[in-house]
Amino acid sequence: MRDKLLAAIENKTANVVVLGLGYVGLPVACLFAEAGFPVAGIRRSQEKVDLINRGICPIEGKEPGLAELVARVVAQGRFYATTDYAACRDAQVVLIAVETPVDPATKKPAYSALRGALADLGRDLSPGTMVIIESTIAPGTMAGVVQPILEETSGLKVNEDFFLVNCPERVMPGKLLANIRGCHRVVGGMSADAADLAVRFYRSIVDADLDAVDCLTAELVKTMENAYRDVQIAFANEMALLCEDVGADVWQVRPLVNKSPYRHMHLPGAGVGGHCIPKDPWLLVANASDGFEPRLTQAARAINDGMPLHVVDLTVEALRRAGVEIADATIAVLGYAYLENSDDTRNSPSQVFVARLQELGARVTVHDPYVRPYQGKLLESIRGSDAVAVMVAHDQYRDLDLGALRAHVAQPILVDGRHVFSSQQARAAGWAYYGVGSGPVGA
Ligand code: SAJ
Repeated sequence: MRDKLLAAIENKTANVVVLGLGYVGLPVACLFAEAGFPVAGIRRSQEKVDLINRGICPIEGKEPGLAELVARVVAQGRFYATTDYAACRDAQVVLIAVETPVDPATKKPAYSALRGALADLGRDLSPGTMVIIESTIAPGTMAGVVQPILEETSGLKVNEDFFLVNCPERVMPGKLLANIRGCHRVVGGMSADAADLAVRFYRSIVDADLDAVDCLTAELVKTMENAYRDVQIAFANEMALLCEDVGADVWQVRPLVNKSPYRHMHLPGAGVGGHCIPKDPWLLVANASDGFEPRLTQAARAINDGMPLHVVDLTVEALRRAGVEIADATIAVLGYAYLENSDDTRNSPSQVFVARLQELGARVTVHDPYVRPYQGKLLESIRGSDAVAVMVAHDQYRDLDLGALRAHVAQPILVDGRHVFSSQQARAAGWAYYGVGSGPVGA
């Protein structure tokens, strides 16, 4: 079984099928096609399948090289998309890249997309195939969910009839292709042979380290690296709250802390959004025993989830000091994406911020140069507002002329959730400044 697959990988004749053609599946499918493999991509949406088969990339946002790559490999006949799982019957390598969210209420993994893809694949799984999970999954999922579903639906036995691998992705919006080619990756195999075959397979598109390990290690690495970042950000946020409390400016303190060797205090801000950092700490501990208490990772989640509400508190206090009740106020929100210069709004802190302001009775306008419903004129968005709240550090906002804007607002109050402006800059332009980490400065 191994030798036949090894030959097909080495000579790039292995039929590759990618399940899930989103921001992970589509670029990796096209890179394997560009490397010379015949690749089929499976996606449930016929509309998106038709777009791709016309050589059009359905992913929005700035992704250098991706649109051209999709057009090229489709035109060369090396890659096509379909909604039909029957393509799996002839596959020698199947790569699964479907979403693995957590339930918002229970914070437990919500694996319906993964379970569906595995069951559909199992019915068409042929002996000798290598199945690779790229999705981020809770440690223990390969052994506890993936292997059982594939064995039950296919009647095949892992390591005897098929190879099973977890190779978590490390893509980032705006750098999809660069990260797939250039980021080190951990390659977890249900057997040493499986890991070795997967390393040889990924070597055709990855220029960085490919570290062969067992599946549990691979699952832990991916979820742990993002929990690590969440804790780092939470520390920065707690230090910002401390500085506000004692009347200091975290933006003066932070660079001096980072002058100390081996310190890298992250950026305090209006919250932590996106498709991975808010959920991966929950996946990391999802299968821990009841006796294990993930105190630090959960405290970090609570701190970061509390930041959009802290910006609400800053806004309410700023208005109070200007004699304006929040229920009578108009707030202009700058930024709705979760990340600067991105159109991605998944788990955006601005969603929480806007909802809470509206609960308090405020009238809210939203502007975001990248997010379709909010791309109007910025001046229209802030005209007559009682406070302007910056929630995302889009480049466009950094260039704003605060002096000129002052004439268009009802109250010159600037609430800065991302330290886009300094308190000195704002005050010099005649604004009352309330920043995360510096609080009410010169108000
Ligand atoms: N954020 C802060 N302070 C910081 C850094 C980020 O508040 O110091 C906020 C951002 O505003 C955003 C959220 O956290 O709302 C997430 O930002 P991010 O820079 O982590 O961007 P993501 O969500 O795209 O994270 C991805 C992750 N990559 C993968 O999962 C493959 C993450 O592991 C990377 O570390 C991160 O990109 C990166 O470094 O860009």
